[in-house]
Amino acid sequence: MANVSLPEIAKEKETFQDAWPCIIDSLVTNPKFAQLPELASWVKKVLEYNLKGGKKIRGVTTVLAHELLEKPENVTDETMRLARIAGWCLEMLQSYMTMNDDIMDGSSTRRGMPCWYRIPDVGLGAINDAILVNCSIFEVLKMHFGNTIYYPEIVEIFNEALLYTSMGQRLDFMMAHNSMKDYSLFTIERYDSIVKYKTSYYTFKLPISLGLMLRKNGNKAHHKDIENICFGIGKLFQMQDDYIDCFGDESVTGKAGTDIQEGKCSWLAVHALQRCNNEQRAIFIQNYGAKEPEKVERIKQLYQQLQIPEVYRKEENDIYNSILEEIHALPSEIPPAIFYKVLDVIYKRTF
Ligand code: DMA
Ligand code: MG
Ligand code: MG
Ligand code: MG
Repeated sequence: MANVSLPEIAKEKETFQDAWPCIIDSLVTNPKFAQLPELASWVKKVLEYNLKGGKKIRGVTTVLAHELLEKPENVTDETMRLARIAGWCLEMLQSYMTMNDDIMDGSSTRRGMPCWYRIPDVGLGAINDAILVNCSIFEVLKMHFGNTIYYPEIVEIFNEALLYTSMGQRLDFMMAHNSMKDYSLFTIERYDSIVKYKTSYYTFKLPISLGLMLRKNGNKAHHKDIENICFGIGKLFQMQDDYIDCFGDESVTGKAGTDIQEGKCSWLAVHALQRCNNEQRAIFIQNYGAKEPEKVERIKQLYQQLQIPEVYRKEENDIYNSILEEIHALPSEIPPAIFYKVLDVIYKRTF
């Protein structure tokens, strides 16, 4: 990542991490598990494994969004505590999604460890374990927000993000498993809509909306004002994820790429198809969406030949600049600092 060392982010990441054991404990000591202590330990194990490691961008962004969008005099230890809990609920949402995503994408590793469904004795039981993680979000929200004025809104925004993300995941899966291999469907417009749903809502709109929600005298209209910026940042983030899937260093990313093998409508595939001549298009069709290492290698060669890495670096820069312009155009009641921070963290990231 370009600027993980931004000191306040590194510091918050530590404090954020420290809040996690108490959240797990409050969940598994919940009376609902009292009759089934072995299930309490299983849920603990599922949560510990699947929330370990990773960048924690979404959780930390939630906390920073609260700090930077609220008036300083209204930021208290109690509001920071609530922001960290909301951030962990978002990290649980992320794990719920990735546990299923790894099954759907045929992935083998995540955050440097085997994907949960690959663990012997877990297998497709991972689907129900993911459901347990999802239900844990709402248990934690009820325990910590149930008696606050935020409760109805926070439940609504988590549910909305879950809906949009699953819609995006469906689009993503559908495009990759189109049995006709009809690559005329791999357009930039289609790519943008997949990314808006599967990534931007939960990765950027959700944490920043949580920050807005926690404001003392928040204006609900502002949730709409931040949407386009969040979609832009989401696009930047997912195009990077797609690039890293193909050209990243697995020892740094912690996950082995599968987009070429699975035939994903990735940023690289869409841009390669735009630049292909007929002969190159035939090579793409012959080799894309197959597991054989020679075919995967052939696609990577084609990407190099089409100068996709250069196109990528230029587009990363262009999107970054266009987001900066949108930040400048925000209504004056929305302090822009959180958007600059998030951009700083992800620009030129390598994992
Ligand atoms: C990410 O898509 C979307 C969700 C909702 C997990 P992806 O499959 O490209 O993610 P990753 O590269 O982390 O598997
Ligand atoms: Mg995946
Ligand atoms: Mg996926
Ligand atoms: Mg990916």
